[in-house]
Amino acid sequence: MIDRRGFLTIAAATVAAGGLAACAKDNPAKNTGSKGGGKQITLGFSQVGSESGWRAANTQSVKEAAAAAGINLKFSDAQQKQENQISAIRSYIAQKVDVISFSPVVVTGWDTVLKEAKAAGIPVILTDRSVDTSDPSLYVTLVGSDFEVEGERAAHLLEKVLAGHTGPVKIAQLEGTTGAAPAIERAKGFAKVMHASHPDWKIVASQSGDFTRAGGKQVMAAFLQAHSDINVLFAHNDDMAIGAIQSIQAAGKTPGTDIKIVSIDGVHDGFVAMSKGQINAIAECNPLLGPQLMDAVKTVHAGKGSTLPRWIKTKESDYTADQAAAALPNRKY
Ligand code: GYE
Repeated sequence: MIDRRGFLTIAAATVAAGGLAACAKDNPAKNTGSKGGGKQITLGFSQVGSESGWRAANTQSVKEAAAAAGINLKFSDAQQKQENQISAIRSYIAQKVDVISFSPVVVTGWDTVLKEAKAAGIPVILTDRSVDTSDPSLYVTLVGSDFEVEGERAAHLLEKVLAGHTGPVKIAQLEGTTGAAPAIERAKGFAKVMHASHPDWKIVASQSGDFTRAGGKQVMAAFLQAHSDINVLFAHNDDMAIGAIQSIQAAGKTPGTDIKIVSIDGVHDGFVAMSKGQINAIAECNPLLGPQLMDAVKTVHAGKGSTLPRWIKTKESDYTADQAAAALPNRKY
């Protein structure tokens, strides 16, 4: 681990515990879970999709944490389509769930449905990805990572990977889903470091691979046809990097050597590729948001949402290929 980031986890958990105690005292009928014997909380959760290893780990974390917290979870998978998420949220409103949470596929276009939830008196907690809205009252808090910082961390990892390198640095960027917070902000953070410190780095090709392996493979193949001189790949997630590795090999090049690769997430298969030297470095993005989300749900349901920070961040680390084999057995996703 190069850099450890500790944020508000403990503060949020403490606030949640305090909120719970207060709730049980003030209003025993509205208890916060089956364990206390009161009314069980129902949470409607709209997941983005099943596009990546990160998403699979995130879904599992949400389901396990809900079960452990005694929360009744209604779960739906939107298959990366905003209209599916909007219908799922409307259906949760119609079912009068206690709290709604979702990971918005893109940042724009949520105000109407969020106003409907507000009018129905159902609090909304964002998880993983943020939204663009002019009305901050439309959601209580966001539980998730700082994607701009992740982009900066990826650029700093590339500095380490390129130590001793001379000559041009021609970067291909595989972007996440167009319009999604992690795609916008990771690109921004990376570009910020590049423009501030590396006038010699050039992004020669940049396009969305939709956070999937198939997308990464297809877009990288096209990049290599158009730009035979690419010597760096920055992928917004491991899955696209893994797809791209196949196209790099098909083009007769060695991933990790001829083309240096830095990605984001740190899922199991990313670590496997890194331990083989195919990915050179990964900025971790922690998908295990379930426990922090359930704490926030309980706090909000107890009427103490205003005590929560607007953004509950999570802990993440950076890894380079030389650390991958040792870290792999301890990876939790
Ligand atoms: O990096 C990617 C997933 O929103 C942080 O979505 C998440 C991103 C993650 O598809 O693998």
